[in-house]
Amino acid sequence: MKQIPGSYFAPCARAGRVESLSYGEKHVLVYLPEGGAGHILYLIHGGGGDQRSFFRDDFLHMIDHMTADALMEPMYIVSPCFYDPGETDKTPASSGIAVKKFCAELRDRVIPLAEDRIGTRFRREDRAISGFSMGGVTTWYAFLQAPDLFSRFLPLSGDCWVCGEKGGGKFPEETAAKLAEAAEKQSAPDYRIHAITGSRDIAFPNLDAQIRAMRAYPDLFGEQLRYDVLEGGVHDYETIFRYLYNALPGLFSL
Ligand code: FER
Repeated sequence: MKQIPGSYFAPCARAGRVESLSYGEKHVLVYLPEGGAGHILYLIHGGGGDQRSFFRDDFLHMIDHMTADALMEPMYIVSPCFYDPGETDKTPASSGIAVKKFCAELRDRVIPLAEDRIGTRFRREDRAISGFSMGGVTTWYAFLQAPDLFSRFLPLSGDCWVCGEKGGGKFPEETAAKLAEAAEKQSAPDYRIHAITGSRDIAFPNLDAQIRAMRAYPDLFGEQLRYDVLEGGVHDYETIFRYLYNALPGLFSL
């Protein structure tokens, strides 16, 4: 896995803009690349985080440089927050409840808000979802709950909790069976999943066990499922930025 060039963390001459869009008491941040884009990515923060967790200057500079250097196609990036307004309990148990219901909010509020602002309703083929840790858990829920909205899934250091907290590790076969059942029901067999974690990541045992169980369904999770493990990778945003640096260029050509 390639390292991010150090120069990518400094401002770029050709930069996108970030706008904040409100709905009720909440808001989403939207990254708008110069000149627009044909694809859109919904990017979900981890436990205890919010809309700003990914949208730090260093991350946005990296995206600007990748786009300016044509390493990746321009992409809209939407960063919502899965916690209810005023939520103070950010434990995994509470976060797990929040992300289980968050796909409904993506569908009903976040996607219409962001895509009305952009002026395009994207097709599922052109829409991706990714997230770190609890955002990865959210990404797996999207595979189960919103296959009509997304075709590209990029869970980063987070497993699927449909069978319970850290269920990818505790109940790998049951979790894989639920995912296979959802995959079989997909109207179009064109979904792609790219899961990434690190060998020293706290979520590694959970995601790794789940992926191995998913390989028992080669027709559903063969070439459709790519899995990368960074030797020594840990559970933090800096490491996740490196995963995105490597994965975003191929996200829609997977
Ligand atoms: C995991 C997925 C998510 C995991 C931890 C988390 C330890 C999140 C933890 C948190 O938000 O504190 O597989 O494994």
